[in-house]
Amino acid sequence: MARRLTCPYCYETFTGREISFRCNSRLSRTQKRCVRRRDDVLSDRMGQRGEVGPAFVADGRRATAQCPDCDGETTFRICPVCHSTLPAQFGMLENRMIAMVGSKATGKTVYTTVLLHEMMNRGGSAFGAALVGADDATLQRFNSDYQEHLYREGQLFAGTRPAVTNDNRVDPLVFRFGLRRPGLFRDRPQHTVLSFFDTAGEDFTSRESMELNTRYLMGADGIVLLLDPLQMAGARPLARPGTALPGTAGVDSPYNLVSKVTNLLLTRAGRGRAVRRSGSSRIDTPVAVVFTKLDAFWHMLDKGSPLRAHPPSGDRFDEEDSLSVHEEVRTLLKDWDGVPIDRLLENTYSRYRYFGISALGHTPTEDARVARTGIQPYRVTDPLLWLLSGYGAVPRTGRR
Ligand SMILES: Nc1nc2c(ncn2[C@@H]2O[C@H](COP(=O)(O)OP(=O)(O)OP(=O)(O)O)[C@@H](O)[C@H]2O)c(=O)[nH]1
Ligand SMILES: [Mg+2]
Ligand SMILES: [Zn+2]
Ligand SMILES: [Zn+2]
Repeated sequence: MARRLTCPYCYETFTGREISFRCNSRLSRTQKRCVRRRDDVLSDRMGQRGEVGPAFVADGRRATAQCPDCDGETTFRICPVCHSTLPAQFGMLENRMIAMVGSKATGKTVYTTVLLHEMMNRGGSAFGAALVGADDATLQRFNSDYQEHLYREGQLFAGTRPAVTNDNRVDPLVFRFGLRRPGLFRDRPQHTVLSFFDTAGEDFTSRESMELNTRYLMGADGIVLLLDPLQMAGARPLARPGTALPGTAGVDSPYNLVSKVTNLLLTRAGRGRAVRRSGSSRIDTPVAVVFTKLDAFWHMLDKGSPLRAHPPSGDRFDEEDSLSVHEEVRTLLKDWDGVPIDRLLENTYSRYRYFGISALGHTPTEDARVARTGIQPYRVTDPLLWLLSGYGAVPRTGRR
């Protein structure tokens, strides 16, 4: 059976042959030119209403195809389901979908922004990594809606729009990740396509958006599960005085969220791309379980805690450091009434790892702005580097 590919924009799957094309609507060799018009599929599925060349079917395993209307040759390959233009070399590159989930106000949007900003700047360059937007829409949207808002204007975000109020859509940010060190993995592709979905917390409480979430979680090669200790009964009273506390009414507790995600992953087996489960019927999708807003808890950690230190610098993912963070978080879960979370993960997942991060490094001001000291991210790239090292896309060091 042909390998199934997953569209980084809509998460539907198809084979390489099924990839379609879009005419570039330039004057062709035979002096014909296709008219640009709105593409109804692109408009319905992705909300993109601009005028584009016509879509047509040809053998998508090839890099180019000839338009049946104007005879012009085109290199635009598009998803057969949503008609989004696929990243260059799609199907030939590693393609990794990273799903990001968390209850309302856990810090998903802030984290996504700071993580990608770091990967594109400091954090990434220390690693010899390059992360670039895979398409114009991602670049534009990441700059204006995310990066400028937080970094230039210093403003936090309003709650992310739930998919149900957005034509049942979540618009992912799609990036190409690569290492600027050719030869390091001579036998591996140089780039990985990464697709990030920043969902709204409500997406996990409404029934309507469950189908979307199912597709998106099932298609994921890695899950970043954000949990907010400030939403945990045992941790909330321990937060540093002055910390902005999130509301809890109508919000899934971290334990409930982990249960919902787990149930989705378990029940979906058998439909479409089956859940990768090992013999012991554990879920094989790697899950980075990330506790956010750690700045609210630094005051109560021991001086020697790995969660007060920065990860060792270097150009490899440090497995040993990561494992000591993992154990430290597990210990903290005891104080935070989080032992049921640990038990659930331990019993159901074959690959999960705990992380502790702070995207901002401070609690925001009372009027929802970044503190005057600026954004001081803490350990934000650890979860992504762990996932990437699991795919062999970045090297790792230390204990296995
Ligand atoms: N102390 C602290 N607070 C944070 C941090 N990151 C986010 N917050 C707080 O959490 C709030 C929510 O952050 P968002 O990123 O918008 O949360 P979200 O998960 O995207 O929320 P929804 O889109 O509504 O699901 C922010 O407005 C901040 O008050 C952090 O690193 N430290
Ligand atoms: Mg959000
Ligand atoms: Zn044409
Ligand atoms: Zn698609």
